[in-house]
Amino acid sequence: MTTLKSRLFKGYFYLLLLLSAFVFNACTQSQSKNTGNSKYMKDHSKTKVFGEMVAELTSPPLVPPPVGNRPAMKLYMEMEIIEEEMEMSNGVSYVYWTFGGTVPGSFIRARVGDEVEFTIKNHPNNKLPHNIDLHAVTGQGGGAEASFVAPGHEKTFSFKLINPGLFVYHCATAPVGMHIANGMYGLILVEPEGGLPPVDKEFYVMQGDFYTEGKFGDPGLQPFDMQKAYDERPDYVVFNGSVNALSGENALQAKAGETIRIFFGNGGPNLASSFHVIGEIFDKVYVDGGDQINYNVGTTLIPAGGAAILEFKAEVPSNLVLVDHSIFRAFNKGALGIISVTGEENKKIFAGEIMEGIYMPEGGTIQKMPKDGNAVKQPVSLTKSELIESGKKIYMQACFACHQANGEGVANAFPPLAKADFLNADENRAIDVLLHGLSGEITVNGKKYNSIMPSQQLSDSEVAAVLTYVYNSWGNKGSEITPEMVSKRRK
Ligand code: HEC
Ligand SMILES: [Cu+2]
Repeated sequence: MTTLKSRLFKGYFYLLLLLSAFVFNACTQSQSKNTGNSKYMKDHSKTKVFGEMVAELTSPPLVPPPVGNRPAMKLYMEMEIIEEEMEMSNGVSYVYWTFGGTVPGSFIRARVGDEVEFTIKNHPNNKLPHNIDLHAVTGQGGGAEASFVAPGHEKTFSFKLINPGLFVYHCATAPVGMHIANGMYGLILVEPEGGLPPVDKEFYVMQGDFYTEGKFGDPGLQPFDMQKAYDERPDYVVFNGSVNALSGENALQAKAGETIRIFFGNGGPNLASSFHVIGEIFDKVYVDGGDQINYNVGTTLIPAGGAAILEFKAEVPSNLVLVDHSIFRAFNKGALGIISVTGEENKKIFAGEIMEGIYMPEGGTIQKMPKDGNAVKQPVSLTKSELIESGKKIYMQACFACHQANGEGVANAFPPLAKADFLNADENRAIDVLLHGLSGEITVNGKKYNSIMPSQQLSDSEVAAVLTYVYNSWGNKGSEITPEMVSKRRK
């Protein structure tokens, strides 16, 4: 038998339960409104670790496997600093300073609460001391002082990861700007408890600006230019360390229907990135790599020394074009990459006939490419090899953004010039294409293109040079085009 008193007590108890559930709910709701997810607000400074393991680090564009449901652990990791000459662009090289032999440096993936024992090794062939400042680290200099290491030495230091998120790491040895400008940056991902939600594909991409003595495309080994870096006037703005790192054979691959996550960082040293993927919309942006999620974003700003996690579903087959939408950087300084999405068309989502996801900077009619404002150069008589040499420079400034540095073009958008039957069949027609632009359907090597090439606004000798270069590259027939031939066609 229940007395009134006990019934009253029970009622009071349930009321309390209800009330507290309500208050709890309201709390978590308001928290998740402000911060995305309350689990990110936990204090992880005392999170216990269970067991230990050696962390796998990966080279870009690869990312190590997700942490999933594992508990916080003791993590051992090792990174080797290597100074080495690598390709910046076709025919252009640069001495990069790297974490792990690549720009950006190896990707580090850990879980919040992990205790990391980090060993940094400075290769004996290197010329300079280096160190590492990880933005994910709480403590003096993000580890910079503790990790300062001379060539031929190694240093070990340790830290606990108490904030989840995506963070930049970089070298912080004086002159700091120069170490970063030479490629010394990378990303460390600290996953929340339970990990990020699973996706089909994950990629690692970082932007960086480079300062060379020569201009964009000037051939040979290009030394770092301190004055240009100081003035913030980069010659190259690239993804993953070089102009061709994410295009041509290096294009990222995905299938229609896959969900894609890009861990995007900006090493700088100077420029912020207006990051955009032409032909897609970010379903989710983890703003600044933190726990605030923004939905349905076109272009997102990523500061120098900052990062963001970007997610979208590749719905239809296309060549998605990654760009810094400060657009001269994309088409004239190298900040351009491709995700090639293959698979079934979905005409409901996109029924464009030929130009899926391709940006036409000049609009829908043939327009003229502006010229430098220099006086028109007098035709000078150059030998064939001189034509080829100066033609290559013109190609790297005027053609490569569309036809690609290796002349292979971009599927469905820009026809190939390498072993191109259209080009090799008729020199006069090729001259006309450069003088007047081209639109309407053409067939190149059995594939149809129906697009627009803007008129190039080049002088006769420039047209002669660039075409001679094209005809003498990538397996083409070797014709020589003279300025006289061009001037005849112009009339
Ligand atoms: C803005 C992008 C763009 C730029 C820059 C560009 N092209 Fe093109 N080019 C195209 C497109 C698009 C077509 C195909 C036009 C069509 O479908 O009618 C084309 C076609 C051609 C063709 C004929 C087709 C073939 O594959 O043989 C030649 C030759 C050519 N371009 C050479 C050049 C050269 C040389 C330069 C640099 C001086 C250059 N293009 C710059 C976009 C571009
Ligand atoms: Cu360094």
